Amino acid sequence: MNYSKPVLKKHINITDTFWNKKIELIRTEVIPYQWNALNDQIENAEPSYSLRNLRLAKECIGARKDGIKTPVFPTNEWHYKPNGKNENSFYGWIFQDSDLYKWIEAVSYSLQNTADDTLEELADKAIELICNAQTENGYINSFYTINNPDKAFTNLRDHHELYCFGHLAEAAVAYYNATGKDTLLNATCRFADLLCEEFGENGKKGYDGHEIAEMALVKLYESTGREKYLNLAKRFVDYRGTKPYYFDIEHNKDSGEKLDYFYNQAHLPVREQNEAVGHAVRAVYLYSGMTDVAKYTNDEKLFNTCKTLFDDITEKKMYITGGIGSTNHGEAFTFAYDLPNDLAYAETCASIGLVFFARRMLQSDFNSKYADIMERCLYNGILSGMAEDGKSFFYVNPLEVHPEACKKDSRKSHVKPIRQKWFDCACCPPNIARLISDYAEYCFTETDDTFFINLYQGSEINNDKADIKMNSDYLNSGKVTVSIKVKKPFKLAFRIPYWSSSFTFSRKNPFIKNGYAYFDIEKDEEITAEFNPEIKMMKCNSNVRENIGKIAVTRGPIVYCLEEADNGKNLHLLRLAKKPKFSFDGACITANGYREEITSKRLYTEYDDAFEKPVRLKFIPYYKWANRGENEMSVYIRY
Ligand code: FUB
Ligand code: ZN
Repeated sequence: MNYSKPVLKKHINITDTFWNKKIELIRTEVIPYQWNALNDQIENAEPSYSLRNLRLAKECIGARKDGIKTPVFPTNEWHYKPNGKNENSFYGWIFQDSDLYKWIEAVSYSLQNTADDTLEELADKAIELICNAQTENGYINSFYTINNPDKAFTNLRDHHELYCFGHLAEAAVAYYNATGKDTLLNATCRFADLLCEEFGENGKKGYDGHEIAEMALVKLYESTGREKYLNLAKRFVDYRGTKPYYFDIEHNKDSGEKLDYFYNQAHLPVREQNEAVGHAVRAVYLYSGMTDVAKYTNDEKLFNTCKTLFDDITEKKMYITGGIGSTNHGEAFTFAYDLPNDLAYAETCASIGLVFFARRMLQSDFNSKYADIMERCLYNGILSGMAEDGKSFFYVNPLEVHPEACKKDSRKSHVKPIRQKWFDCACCPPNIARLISDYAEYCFTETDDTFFINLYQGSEINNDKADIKMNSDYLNSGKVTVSIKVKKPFKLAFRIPYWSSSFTFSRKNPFIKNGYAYFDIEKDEEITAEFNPEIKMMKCNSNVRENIGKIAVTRGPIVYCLEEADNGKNLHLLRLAKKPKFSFDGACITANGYREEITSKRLYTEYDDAFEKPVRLKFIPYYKWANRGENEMSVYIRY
């Protein structure tokens, strides 16, 4: 197989107004805000306890070194609320360390974009704290270190030790790449070495209940060149779902507890899995790791499984916004075409994980559908996860919200009508921060002879092939001009976006394959691509029961929605006119439609034609919703 590699940030300067605003927001507002959140310093927000736990872990290690016996606390819960708990116990969710790791990763990418001494100092402080919480054998996990070190690695299914390790490894590699400082990387390698012993050839045949260690170990392998990390990643992939089930061994199958192997994608050996199941974030993190392992071990069967799983998600189980995971119950996939708008889970992390998966697939299979999915998720189900000021967040990203229902219908209690300052389980906010500050490395990939443009935005790139300048009006007119100062001959591949039903290139006759238009570049030149971001009425597959007779409005990659702030209460009474006249003012879309009048107070009346008043409907980008206070929202409208 031929692979492409991402073009690194050091070769890219993003000059785009849209994305630079977001990237700068992460650096100037989001990262400092999240540091305060991790330090429990946001008023009226859920405390994190992340830093508090690591400090306590350091104290425990110190005490034990001095021969002082530290108290032992229970390790059988997922969430440790301070109420009634000893003040020396771990607090928060058992995986609270991972939020700080994601924050360090976000800082790392941000430093690669823009040097920032203040942020770097904060990250150094955090790293010192983490390294001080490392036990002598290399282990890092504040939960077990505080509550009971003897229980380490006894509940892989539930307790996220390898998940926390995974986030640690991703942060360590990112920080090393950004700063050249290897303290965290060295500490992480010591932990990884311990894992290699614990789960090595003669060790436990275990794997984590929450995947990520697989892809993180591959990053560690890429960074250090140590094959044992790749081998461990492969082992984690290979063990999952094989019999006897590791989780049975670990949890004493005969205990009577009902084990749900699907939830952890452990129901079958991974190469036999052909449907995305279970917890959505775990699933896409696993599939990302599988794609990595397939690449480095030339495992075609594994790669084909990844292809099948990718198609299963994106063709049957994904919201138009790129959201995945239809149910709150287990934060999980349900079944094909089951995509309820108002009960949706569509966790921000799950869309982020889908971007990770798509990015990896794209590197091995040069097909535009993977970049299309990255784009769909980024502009919709991911950006919606953060307020425009960067100080509040959505965990769940529904496609329809009725605030009263969120409060009074317990089935919808997971859906919040306004973004939250923080969460007790705060996986999503630092995940958005790390993804957006890493945006540049999702844009372009290359092989020895080809440079792929996967995402369009104003940017300048210089590498060994050429100096490339992209002027982009992508989101507005769909026009993108690429000027090339060539250093050696190469092929330039433009992704043809899925939403563009027509397109033209200023240079004629590109070679078109798998959604990319290829040009041989031998001399300096300028190529203009014109895509067509027309307003579209999008229909769901008719198997999606919720959306029969409804459409969603899109323009280019952006999905639009109706909000009460623009259209009044009771959005369900609205419908679009038969042949609507749309107009676009550079930000919002308006169209003619109708509002049904409520003519009776009775619950049931004999059918009669509705009495409707003409109205002008206003649609805003979905990612912008809930920035004007609590109100109704709907992506789909009757048509
Ligand atoms: O379990 C760790 C994280 O918390 C998951 O990825 C999210 O879905 C949330 O459950
Ligand atoms: Zn999350």
